[in-house]
Order: sequence, then structure tokens, then C-alpha cells
Amino acid sequence: MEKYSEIKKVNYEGPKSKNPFAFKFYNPDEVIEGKTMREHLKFALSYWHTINYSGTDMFGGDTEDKTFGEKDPLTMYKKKADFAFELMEKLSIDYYCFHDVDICPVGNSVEEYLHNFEVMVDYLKEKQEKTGKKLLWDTANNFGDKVFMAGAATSPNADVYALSALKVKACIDADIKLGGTGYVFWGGREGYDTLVNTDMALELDNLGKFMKMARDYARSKGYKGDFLIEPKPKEPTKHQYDFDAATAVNFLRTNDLLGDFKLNIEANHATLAGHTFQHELRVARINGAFGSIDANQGDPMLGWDTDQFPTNVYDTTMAMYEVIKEGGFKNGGLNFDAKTRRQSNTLEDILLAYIAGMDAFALGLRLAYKLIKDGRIDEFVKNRYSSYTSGIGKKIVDGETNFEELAAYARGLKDIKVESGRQEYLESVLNEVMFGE
Ligand code: XUL
Ligand code: CO
Repeated sequence: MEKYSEIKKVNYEGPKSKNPFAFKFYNPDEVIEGKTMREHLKFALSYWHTINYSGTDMFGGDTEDKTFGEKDPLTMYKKKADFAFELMEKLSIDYYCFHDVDICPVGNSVEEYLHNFEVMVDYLKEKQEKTGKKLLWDTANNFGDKVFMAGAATSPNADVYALSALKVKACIDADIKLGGTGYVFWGGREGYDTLVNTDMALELDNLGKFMKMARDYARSKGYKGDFLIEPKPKEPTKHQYDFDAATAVNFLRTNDLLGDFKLNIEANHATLAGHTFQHELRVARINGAFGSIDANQGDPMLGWDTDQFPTNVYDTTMAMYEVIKEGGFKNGGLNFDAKTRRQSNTLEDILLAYIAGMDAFALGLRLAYKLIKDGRIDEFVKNRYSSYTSGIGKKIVDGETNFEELAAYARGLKDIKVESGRQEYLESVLNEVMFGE
């Protein structure tokens, strides 16, 4: 197998190719239904996994070296940025995402952190201008440092709350400078490990106020992008407040934040909540809160967030089905919140992993359109609810009936026949569309 440095660019070679460093299904400039694949899919590189993660797990240290031969912290982070942009170029990825501490050394004080962050944001801006690459979203890592052990905007300590605001403010400023289109609030440690030490009502109220202040600050500075909540049910806390899409939407509605805020749905977080990836996307969509996607997959045998590169084509197909029904990504995109396995510890593995994930979503895009064109599933669903298109059903939908009328109508009914749901048939249609000609 060729070495990472020998591969200049990963090209599309089609499904017959056996070249490990070629796309089989992702053809960036191919036009599908009026848009190129790169416009449809809006792939993004995740800085934390790709540029920083070095293979450490609970039982052992690094298996990869991401220091790029550098000791001086700021120079090392510049080399990391160079690597990120080189990788995006090789893979035809147009966007990237980062936490504040992914892109710069944290230093020994708040002042040092802010200085280093600013230096690196300027460096990234230069690189963006040279290459045309764009920031999809950024976020503050308000969970790694020990001061965030009990949360950030839900910390029992008001000083931590203030420090969290400082870091989110720095990220919003960076987002504006870099032209990003999203700011993500993933819960981090916003949740609890036990209720015996937790004032849930105060924590949730503080969290709502924090998000409003973030929104008001950003809008006052001219920020036009989306705020995104990324639901997750557990890990690192026993209970994360943004448990799933429905919980997060309810929180946004309660705090009057819908509109400015949407959801960033992550596949592995959905499965941890006991939902499918498609379910979470559907909940976001029907609430007008679909924003962006963190693409990955979990291991069905494991109960934690493995952040694997996505390869399950059923899942990517149904996810892209939801994206297409939504009318495509607007400010959002497909961020690979995924890391190579600890044993896949070479730079070549990074390319292979992204190729696997990008091809899986390219297949998903192609197959989702095929499914929609085939029409049998959409038609079935439409017919299944046809009793709501006329008569009493239409009155229900239009909100033009009441319990007296419904009860009077029901009294006259004789043989109510509910049609078969045809689940097995529809699942075989899915297979026919995916694997047939
Ligand atoms: C953690 C997770 C985060 C967010 C950004 O499970 O998904 O990486 O995407 O903070
Ligand atoms: Co994520």
C-alpha cells in the first residue's frame, strides 16, 4: 500500500476500482438532481479526532504521533493546521470544525489561552484565504479542564459559569472572523451524576439564560449563522440534559430559542438514546430544527460513544433521505465526528477512514434519491393516511371538529378496517431499490 506522503489527491475511480486510495462512489463534481455531490454532502473534517486524537484509551497510551516532530507548542499547532488543510485538499473536503482547544495550546493562564487562540485563528484565516476551505462550525471545549468537572453553564459554581461565557464568546468571535456558519453547544458535562447533589431546576434555568446571552452577543456582533444543540443522552455524565432531539427541542421551545437554534444530530448519540439516526433527524425536521449532522456510527454491542467512521449504508441512505426531504443542508453539513480505531494507527488509515465514510454517504445520497424516485414507500405512506384527506379525517386535520361530533360520527360506524402496515414488504422494497438494478 502506498504511503500517505505519496498520495497527492484521492480521485473518483468508480465502483470497479480496487485502488484503496480512490473514491468508489463519491464523485465530488458529479451533478445529482441539480447540485454537485460536494454541494449536497458538505463534508467536514473534525479537528479533534483527526488532528489531535492519538489513540489513547482507558487502558493504554498513544498509538499514533500527532506532534508532527515539533516540541514548541505554537509551532506544533501551526503544523497541525498545515496537516489539516493538506488533508482536506487530498480528500476534496471543503469544511472543517473545531473546539477552541483543538487549534491552539491552552497555555498556563486565561490570558495565554486567549492570546494563543487569537494567533491560531489568524493563522487559520490565512490558510482559508489561500485554499478556499471554510469553517462549518466551532465550539468551546467547556468539559475537559478540571474546573468543568461539574459542568459549565450548569456548574454549581458561578465563576465557572463566567469562565464558560468567556470561552464561548471567544469562539463566537472566531466564528465571525472565519466566516463560520454554525456554533455548536454539545452538552459536555451539562447534566448530572446523581440527583442527591443537584438542583436541576436552577441548572436548567441557568443553561437557558447562558444560551440566550450567547445568542444576543453573537447577533449584536452581526453573526448570521445557526446555533446548534447536539443531543446526547449520557457520557460523560450519567444523564445529559440534552438527552435526545425531542428533549432538546422542548428546551429550546421553553426558552424561546427555536429559530436561532437548531439541532446537530450525531448518529452514535441517537443510538445511545435508544433511537435510530433517522428517528432523530425526523424529530429535528418536523420541529423545524434540522441543522447539521455529526456523521459516525457506534457499535451495536457496546453502550458507549465509539465514534467510528460510518459504513452502514442502510443508515446513511435513510439519513440522506431525511436530508433530501428537508431540502438539503443550509448552514449545516456532514461533519465526520469519527476517529480511526486505536489499531488503525497510521496516516494512511486516516485517508482510508475518510474514504470509507465519504463513500458510505455518497452511496446514501445516490440510494436515497433512487428510493424517492422509485416512489413505492412514499406512496404507501401517503395512502396509509388517506382517511385524513376527506370527510371526518379532513375535519380533524383542519382542527374543525370536536369530541361531540367525533363521538356522534363513531356511533354510526360498523366494520372499522385498519389496513395492513406491510412492514416486511416495505423493507424488501428498500432492499430491491438498494441492491437491484
Ligand atoms: C461528543 C461530541 C463532541 C461534539 C462537539 O460526544 O460529539 O465532539 O460534537 O463538542
Ligand atoms: Co459530535
